[in-house]
Amino acid sequence: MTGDSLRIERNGIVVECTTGDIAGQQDIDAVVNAANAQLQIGGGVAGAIHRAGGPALDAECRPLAPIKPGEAVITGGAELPNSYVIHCLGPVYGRDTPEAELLAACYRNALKRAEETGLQSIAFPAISTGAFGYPMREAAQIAFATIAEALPDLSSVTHIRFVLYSRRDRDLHEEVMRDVLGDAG
Ligand code: AR6
Repeated sequence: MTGDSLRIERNGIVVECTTGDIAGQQDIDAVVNAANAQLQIGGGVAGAIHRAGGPALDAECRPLAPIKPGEAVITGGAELPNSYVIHCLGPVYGRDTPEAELLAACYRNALKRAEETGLQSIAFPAISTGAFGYPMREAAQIAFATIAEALPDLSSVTHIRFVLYSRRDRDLHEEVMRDVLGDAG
């Protein structure tokens, strides 16, 4: 994987931040796609995931589209190293409102899909913080607050990873994660 990462354990669940490519998470059951409504290939995360997943991923997505902001749907991983992909449509900042609720719904619904499927591990990108323009710090606060709220109800998921694209984004996420989840490992 991608070298050092900050890991915090809560309720027997490991939450960690790392840098890397969301399409290269070999040891994870499901990666989350920062999707578009049509669940098609796009830029950023949706480009990396669909390029790695190949035509079989595209074919599995078609009947499930379109989805609405805040929703999450699950498919197989096709040619990705993961058994599953959970596709979330994040809010476009300044257009899809209330943004904070819709972004929180992405994280909540993604965890719901993972639990329903009995998955142990899930990796998230920073949904909405690229093309959709959500300020990174606000988005990180929502992401970790939503996860903190969900932790006591998780029964199959034991490992949640945030995969950030740059060291700077990861530093910011680690800072927010410490604030929200506390420091002790
Ligand atoms: N691995 C991990 N993180 C990444 C990667 C990667 N391979 N590539 C980019 N990021 P975005 P959104 C970071 O734009 O804002 C698409 O075109 C990136 O730096 O992928 O939810 C879709 O088709 C940023 O911090 O997702 C949609 O139309 C974060 O991942 C739209 O963009 C999210 O960036 C979705 O926009």
